[in-house]
Amino acid sequence: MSEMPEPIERTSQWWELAAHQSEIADVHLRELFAQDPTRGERLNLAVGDLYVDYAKQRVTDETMSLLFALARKAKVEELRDSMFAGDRINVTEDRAVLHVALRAPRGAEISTDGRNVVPDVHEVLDRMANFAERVRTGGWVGHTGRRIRNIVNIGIGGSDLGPRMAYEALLPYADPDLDVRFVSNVDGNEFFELTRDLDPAETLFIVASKTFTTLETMTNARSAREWAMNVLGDESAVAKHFVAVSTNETAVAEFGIDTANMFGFWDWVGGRYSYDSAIGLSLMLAIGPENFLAMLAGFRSMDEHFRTAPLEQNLPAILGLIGVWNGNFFGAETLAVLPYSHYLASLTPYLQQLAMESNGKSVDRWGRVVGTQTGEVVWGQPGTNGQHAYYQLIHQGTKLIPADFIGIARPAHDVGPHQDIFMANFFAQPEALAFGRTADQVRADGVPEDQVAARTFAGNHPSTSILVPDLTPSVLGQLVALYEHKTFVQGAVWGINSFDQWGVELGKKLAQAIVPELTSESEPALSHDSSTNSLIRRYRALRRA
Ligand code: G6Q
Repeated sequence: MSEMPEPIERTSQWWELAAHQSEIADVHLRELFAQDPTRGERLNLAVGDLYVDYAKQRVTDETMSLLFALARKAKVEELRDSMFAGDRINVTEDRAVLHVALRAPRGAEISTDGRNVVPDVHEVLDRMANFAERVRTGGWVGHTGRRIRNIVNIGIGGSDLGPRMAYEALLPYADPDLDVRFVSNVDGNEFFELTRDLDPAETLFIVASKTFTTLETMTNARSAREWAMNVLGDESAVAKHFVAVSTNETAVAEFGIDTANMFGFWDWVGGRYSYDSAIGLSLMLAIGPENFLAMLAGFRSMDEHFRTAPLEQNLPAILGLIGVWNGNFFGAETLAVLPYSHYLASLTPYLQQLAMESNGKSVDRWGRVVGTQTGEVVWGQPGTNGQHAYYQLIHQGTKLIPADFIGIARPAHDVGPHQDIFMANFFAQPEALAFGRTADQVRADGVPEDQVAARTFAGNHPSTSILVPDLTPSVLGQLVALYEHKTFVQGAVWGINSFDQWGVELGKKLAQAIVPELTSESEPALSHDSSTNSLIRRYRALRRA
């Protein structure tokens, strides 16, 4: 591990930012725009297909240069280079962090522990492509000889959110003859509802689990096997209706899945960074190998940008640092991610895991309790629905809520006047958030004096607008890689390990211990706190009633 640095909040770079914040805390975005008529043309960056406007953030040129100095002090670039070099930067799990190798081109070299992992990546991609083609063309059939019409991905967290999000995002590219579903929760109602209208003879289950021990996934997988066998009747049918995506070959074999039908990945891929590995098999089945590879190329172009661009022109660095500015210096606790796209409905939950599992840490990489806020609470839903619900609090509430708006210029389906009405909202909301409406403007509208205060909008709410031409596989890859690397930059500034998840591991153990207390015939001796004991007793009584 690198030498222990002084905590970031004790550095002169941090204090200069704090002093600068007190100087500009009361400066309104209206003033910043008035002072510099070219602000909107200057504070943006176009990288690949992404055009990112951060002119409506409460930053000046000085803010940005102080933030870049902070990033340099935190050695963000050095950590980035260590990641790409395959160093074990996930210190608590002693692992390399190489999701960037998942999209490296054939022939590239990215090594960890002296082994070039790129050939391994492409070996799995080739097997996935071969399998996907067979299923999509009817070469792979079910136990009774019927063609596969339904794909059910069973996985949770990182083994669910990514493929689910990307499948929804790329629905216009999906084979309409394949019905792809995602079962994640261990709530049996979900399994029931998602399988009730499926025919087992035409259904393929993908059990996606890095560890192949996760209680939710294994419970769903066992129920799926029972559900399929009840109809197909023969254990040998498992081979035709179940495949696995995992790093745990032994557990896959124990479950009864032929390891010839297992698609592997590696301990250097974190769950939340894994949907471009074999975890994305359901997605590849839906959109086909070619589109999947186009998505990887999109990821790769953003990786290359992140790896090579100087901080001043580095999009993930700029967005990450703006997040630090809003969170650590303006006290914002959350980030609303607001995609103006029906197809991006699951992007925010996906990014929520990415940001919150990665950077929800309070100990730094050297084992010290952090001295400043980390993490960003990410939330939101697609526009314009949110406008008719929670945007009110962003516009006129007492909290500072920075927002990322994501808009797509060309829709997959251009239906009547919809697109321009939709996008008018995409432009109007950040504008209103930034500039608000002054009391004088409200009065000029003829609003009675006793209502002027309530109808005034303070404005000065920061936002970033991301505009892309269309939602292609490549654009999705670019967008996701942007947020992955943004998360990286923030973790690096805070000095935390963005790649472990001990909170998730804790949850996995706690539930395992309680299951027998709920299922035992005789009243168990409970040794939890008195509140948990009472709840468990009441639950047992309700179950028996
Ligand atoms: C992701 C997390 C977590 C994980 C799930 C599923 O980074 O580690 O969300 O993906 O807990 O784990 P398995 O894939 O091992 O079932």
